[in-house]
Amino acid sequence: EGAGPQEYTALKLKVLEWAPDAEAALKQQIPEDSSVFFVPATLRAETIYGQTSCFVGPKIKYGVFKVKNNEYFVITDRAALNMSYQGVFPENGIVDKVAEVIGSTFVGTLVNAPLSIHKEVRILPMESVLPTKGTGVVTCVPSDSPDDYVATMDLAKKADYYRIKKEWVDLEILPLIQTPSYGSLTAKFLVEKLKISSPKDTKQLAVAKELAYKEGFYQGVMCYGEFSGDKVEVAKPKVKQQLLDSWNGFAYAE
Ligand code: A2H
Repeated sequence: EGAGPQEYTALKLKVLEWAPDAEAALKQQIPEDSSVFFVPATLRAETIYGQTSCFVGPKIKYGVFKVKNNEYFVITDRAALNMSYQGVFPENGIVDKVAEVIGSTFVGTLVNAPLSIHKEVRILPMESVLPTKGTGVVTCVPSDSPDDYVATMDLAKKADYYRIKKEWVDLEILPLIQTPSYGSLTAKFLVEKLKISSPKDTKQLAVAKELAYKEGFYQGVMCYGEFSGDKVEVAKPKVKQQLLDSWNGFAYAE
């Protein structure tokens, strides 16, 4: 990460069905006809076709913020304050938090993932989500993110331990980007090559992440979606623009 600001694309994943605990925690605070969105921040907008779930930190404290009439965001306090200076809320520097919820409460919630081949995905726990980065919500793209791939494998292997259903993580991993060095499933290739077997292998994961990012961005060619055949560098801003135009996403910087 450089010194300059990080330019993320924030995505809007609409809640379709709450996990029971989340429903109980929120039904007093949120009117029934409203839309609530989990809002992950991503640097890889061109990979949204391959979303298979959405991660929250199980121990992270999230706020549910009223953004405008009938529209609410689930993000960290920190991200809400940042967004309040970027035109997301009606007034600069002012946020309206209607509830506070610990991440683990959300696990199992069903959300709509915009433009993904998997239209409906689950909120799942990932220990390595940092409360101090982005929105504290991370969309899971196991084809191209080594972190996401390893977390997905771990959740599938220990579904009972995590108290999740195996079918929530057992979704097809779709090739999105063809690269000269790592094929079309970059994350899987690198995780296997570097023999990473656990999300706790943070050193090797950092290496894999760096390699995947460089190769994907500079050498990758889209092999799925409307911009199939385009270089990633070219497709990225196009996908981002589509998300902005369709109100499924917005720019978020920090
Ligand atoms: B990326 P940077 Cl396919 N904690 O999105 C941990 N990780 C977080 C986070 C948080 N609070 N907020 C965002 N991120 C992840 C897609 C993706 C990402 C792919 C490949 C690589 C990749 C799907 N997950 O990131 O430290 C988000 O995951 C590797 C750089 O600000 C976000 O983009 O550079 C990225 O980390 C932002 O990381």
